[in-house]
Amino acid sequence: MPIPRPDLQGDRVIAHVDMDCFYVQVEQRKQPKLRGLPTAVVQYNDWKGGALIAVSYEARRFGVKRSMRGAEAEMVCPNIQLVQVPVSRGKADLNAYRSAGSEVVSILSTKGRCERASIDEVYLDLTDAAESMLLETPPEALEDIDEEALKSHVLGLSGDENRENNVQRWFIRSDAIHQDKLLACGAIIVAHLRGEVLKETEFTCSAGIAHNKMLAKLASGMHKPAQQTIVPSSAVKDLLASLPVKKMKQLGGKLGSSLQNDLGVNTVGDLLKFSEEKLQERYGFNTGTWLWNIARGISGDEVKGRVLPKSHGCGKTFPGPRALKTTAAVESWLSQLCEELSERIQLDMDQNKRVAHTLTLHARAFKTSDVEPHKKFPSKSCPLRYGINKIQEDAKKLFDTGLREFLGSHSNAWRVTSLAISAGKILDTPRTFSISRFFQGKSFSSAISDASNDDIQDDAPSSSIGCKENIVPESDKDEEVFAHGKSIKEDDAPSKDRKIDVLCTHSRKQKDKGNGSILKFFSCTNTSTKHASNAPSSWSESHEGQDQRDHQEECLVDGHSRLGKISNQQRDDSWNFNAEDIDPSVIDELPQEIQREVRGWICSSKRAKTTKRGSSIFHYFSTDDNA
Ligand code: TTP
Repeated sequence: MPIPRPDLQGDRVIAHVDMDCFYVQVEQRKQPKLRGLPTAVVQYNDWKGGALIAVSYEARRFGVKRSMRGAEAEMVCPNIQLVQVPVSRGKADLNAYRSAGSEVVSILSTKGRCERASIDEVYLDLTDAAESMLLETPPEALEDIDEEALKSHVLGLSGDENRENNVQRWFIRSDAIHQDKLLACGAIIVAHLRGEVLKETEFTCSAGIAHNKMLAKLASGMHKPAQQTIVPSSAVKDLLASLPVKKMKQLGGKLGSSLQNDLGVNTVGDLLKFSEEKLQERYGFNTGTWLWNIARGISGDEVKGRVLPKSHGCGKTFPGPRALKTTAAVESWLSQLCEELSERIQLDMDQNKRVAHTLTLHARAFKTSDVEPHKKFPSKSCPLRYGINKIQEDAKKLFDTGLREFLGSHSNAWRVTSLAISAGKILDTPRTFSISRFFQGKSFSSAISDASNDDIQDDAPSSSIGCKENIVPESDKDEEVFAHGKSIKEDDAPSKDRKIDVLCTHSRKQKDKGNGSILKFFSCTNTSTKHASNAPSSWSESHEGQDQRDHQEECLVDGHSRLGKISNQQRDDSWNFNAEDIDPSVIDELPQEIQREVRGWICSSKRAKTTKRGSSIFHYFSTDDNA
């Protein structure tokens, strides 16, 4: 039988802020004459007026929905203004929306830890700000409470009549519990931030304010546009009692269906009938506990301090007759996607001093014969090397490897219906570095190979970096390599997009000259460890003499799973692609089919995590655990 867990997090104040019909607002700011008119942003593919990707609230009132195409929207709303998403390289160019999102983030991040959750939504941890406000200027001490805050919807507060008066009373109740007082402070802070966003960017947004991320996210969508909703702990039980299970983000798929069909669970609240053991028995330890927690509104997820995207991605779909049939066609599109990706990671490096370490390719394909009709094109990853040509080269290899695996022993004709690439494992570069540390350990041999392998003229040390999952020391080395490249760049003033290449070229030059301080490090090392620098250092060391191409291909790994057919040492140093490391904003940019697939990985990956207990909300449920 479940037992009450300690209250670890009940006094947090978390806000989820979501922009209203975001792409429409960005377009309306560009063209103010569209303000107030029913407007929708449509995809670049103009078949039947293009698919709607954002719909203004004026248009929604006419029944226009995102699932429609432009032509259909015009039928239900003849005056609708359709704006095409900007196009570049034959695909949607989302840069304007990304920077608009960044403008908003820079305002919202001023009051507490801020996590950019997608192109248009953030989580804020306002606990400290709310605590300070409660100490210094509690709501009851304010002469006037922000008008916008008084328009808040407070769940569980009865009566629509005199709502503002009721809300005002709720804000200044002297007998309120500490948690509610904190939420009231949080709501005032959020109202102020939303006002700032409107003033500075002309964009409206909606927000949810609660004690955890899950509840804040549920609440932000409850009253839109330009409103905010507060979830006191006392309202959680009723909120979840009527919340259809499929509305919970992680329960939209098979798990939600199983809950409905196998257990008769239709609302999240229905889960309260089941004990934690029962849920664990049925769905496994982690998922069972997670379900038990969400039924009680418990979610221990932290707001991660991250205002920049976790990864960058771009993709393109090729539906119906546009499906790609030849490697040449795939390569041509990959080249364009790689150009965009290269530009974006370069910009990130220049502006934010961050380096991406993993390149991943996703595709959807089918075989013209129906052998294995359900087989998926495997996603593949490899170390990311900066420079357009290298990214293009590696992306093509990833595709070739994926295609071989996809086709297996059958040499069928194939069609590719979508392609996407992403750059992940983005790490900050440190401001200082120690060259001696860089030349210690594994990085040492890889540095040698980069600097002295005559066969590899264009290779960069980034590929020899052991960029692994959860390995801080290796990451440190990675960053030092880059910092080194940068410092050389400053001396030699090389071209902007070749920072890392500069390290190799410069090192080679120094070596050739036979002087220079770097050479001292080289001269005391075993130069027999020459390898293709395309492979991670550990890989090179264990496969000396093998064909470089083999190295590259074998170090590719599945998007979903850990490395398979490799030696023990490689297994230790292998590359992995962690679905949870994908930034949701990047997923939004991927083609729809790939979005679904990637979200599927994330869901299953997240489900596998045990959610911490301890919200004070627990107290409201502590008597209901007896089933
Ligand atoms: P959303 O936040 O889902 O929606 P929205 O901001 O348009 O509207 P709402 O007020 O209901 O939140 O998406 C943010 C932007 O992401 C949206 O304006 C357009 C883009 N987007 C797509 O390109 N494709 C999609 O399938 C979705 C859901 C969104």
